Amino acid sequence: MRRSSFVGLLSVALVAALPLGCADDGPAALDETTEGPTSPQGPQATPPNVAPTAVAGPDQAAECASHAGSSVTLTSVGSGDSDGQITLYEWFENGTRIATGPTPTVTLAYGAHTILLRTTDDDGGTNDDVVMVTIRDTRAPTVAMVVSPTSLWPPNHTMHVVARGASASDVCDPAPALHFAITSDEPENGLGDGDTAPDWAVQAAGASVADVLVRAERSGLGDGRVYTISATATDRAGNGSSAATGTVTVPHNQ
Ligand SMILES: [Ca+2]
Ligand SMILES: [Ca+2]
Ligand SMILES: [Ca+2]
Ligand SMILES: [Ca+2]
Repeated sequence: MRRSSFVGLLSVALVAALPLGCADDGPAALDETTEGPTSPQGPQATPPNVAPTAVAGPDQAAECASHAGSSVTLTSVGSGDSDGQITLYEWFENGTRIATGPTPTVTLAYGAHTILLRTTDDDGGTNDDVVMVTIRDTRAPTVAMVVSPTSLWPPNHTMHVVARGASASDVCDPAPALHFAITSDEPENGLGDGDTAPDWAVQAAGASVADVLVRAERSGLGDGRVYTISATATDRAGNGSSAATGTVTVPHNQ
């Protein structure tokens, strides 16, 4: 008995003496990365203490207000302790403590969140409750596209940027998808010497940003070529933008 106690003490002393990289982390009492509860535990109390009641409030939904999500106020109204008082309110998501206090305001990202409230009473008893909070995105993204130049000359079969930095933006989604539909009123190929394909291209220029190029080309037998460019965006919630459009002509003659 005495021997094993001594061995235990020795082990502790050795571990404490090891040059650990994180040895200067300081007190861990408020460490937000400490693994916390991921599912509600039910009432925990040692008699005669009665466990507190935890009420995490009704499920909530809020419109996403920024790329960071939305601010939501959590409420524990209805929580209490029949033989004492609650001294600690802790809110966890996936085992990480995200807030303390009876009515904290937190910023939650787009999507569904399961938040666990743990109440602790003045005798160390605990009880948990869960609230669902959904940050939704119902607003469509927008597209900005300026087509310039709108006419290309000479028709020497070279590619030209005609929409530089076309972009999609969204209140909630930091990187909405940008789509282009480009058409020509002439066939892409088969118009004689020097005809080259493809006649248009989209080059990514960053997240949700792109340049559009078209070829300075037209049929010598036609009335000039017209390219029509349409840009739309879709956010991750599936909301679609209205289209931004423009045309570029390659005239038959100057
Ligand atoms: Ca109690
Ligand atoms: Ca949106
Ligand atoms: Ca062509
Ligand atoms: Ca034409």
